[in-house]
Amino acid sequence: MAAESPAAPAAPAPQRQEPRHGLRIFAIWLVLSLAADLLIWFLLYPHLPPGDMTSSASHQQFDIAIMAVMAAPVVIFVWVYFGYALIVWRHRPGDEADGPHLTDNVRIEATWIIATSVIVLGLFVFGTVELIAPAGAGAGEGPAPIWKISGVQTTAWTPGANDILQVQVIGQQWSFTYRYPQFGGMESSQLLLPNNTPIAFHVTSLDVIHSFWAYLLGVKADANPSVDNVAYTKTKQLGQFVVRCNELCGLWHGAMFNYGRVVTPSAFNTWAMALQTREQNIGVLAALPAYSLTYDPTVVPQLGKAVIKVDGITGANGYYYPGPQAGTPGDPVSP
Ligand SMILES: [Cu+2]
Repeated sequence: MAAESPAAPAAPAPQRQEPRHGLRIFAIWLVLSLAADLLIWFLLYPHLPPGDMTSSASHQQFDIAIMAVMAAPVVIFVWVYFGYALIVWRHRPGDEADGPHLTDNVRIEATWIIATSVIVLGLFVFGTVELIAPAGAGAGEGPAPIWKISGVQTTAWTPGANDILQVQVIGQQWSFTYRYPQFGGMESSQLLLPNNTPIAFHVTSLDVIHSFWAYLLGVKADANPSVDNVAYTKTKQLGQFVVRCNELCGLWHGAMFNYGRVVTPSAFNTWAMALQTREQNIGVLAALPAYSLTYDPTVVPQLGKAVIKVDGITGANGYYYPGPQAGTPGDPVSP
């Protein structure tokens, strides 16, 4: 600074030389942010939920990793600035002066406006791409999906042919059952899925609003009565997953969960064809209402009663469906 030049000894008392605080904070922030982002990407990312079991799950895992990589430098900046201020700019004994009053710092203002705009617009583009690319990101898209999964629409499913497997998810108080229209409309209380297969879930309800949530599959879709809510995913890994109801739906909502499995396409095909044959022989398939995208309330008692014969399952209170007690007029289902 000119004030400190030895050629001007008569100049007013020089101000205390300030180190370049901004540069120091930037350097500390840069080192810590790089370290944090490398740890997040290489150590944390593979273990983030919901895992890698389906295309929608792995996209969600990727999204969470990207968000963490973007958020860590912001959090670290706040911490570094806070720590730096506490240590370097703390009150010293005898120092009663105020800090300098700063206004109109164009560089800081511009940096702030540009940086926050880039972050927000970038997230908007990223979020839109990540909604469209994985065919709706595993969320319910309603009866006429805009973003469809690639695969072949068929009426009979063949292993290894890239046929889309249709699974109708039927929510009711308080259980989920699954109907497979490509296997004669057979219905099961277990959700089995073939691996490496595009899946179209058609989610509906027989009574109140439920929500089909298989978080390891990265799939979540509301189950509304009289609505065919379609959600897509593609299986990528063998394994077991949990299905939960995610919409408060009455007294036994908390007990409304079951397990599903992703198995090999040939094992799935064997299971599905065997169950179809069994339900045909017992007469369940004839007793079930014709497969449709939604069901009107008059078929409700039939649906569950037929499945009970095969699976031996009952709902709350020994009844698959709530209603008047067994034997009384209007009894919907006597076990
Ligand atoms: Cu429910």
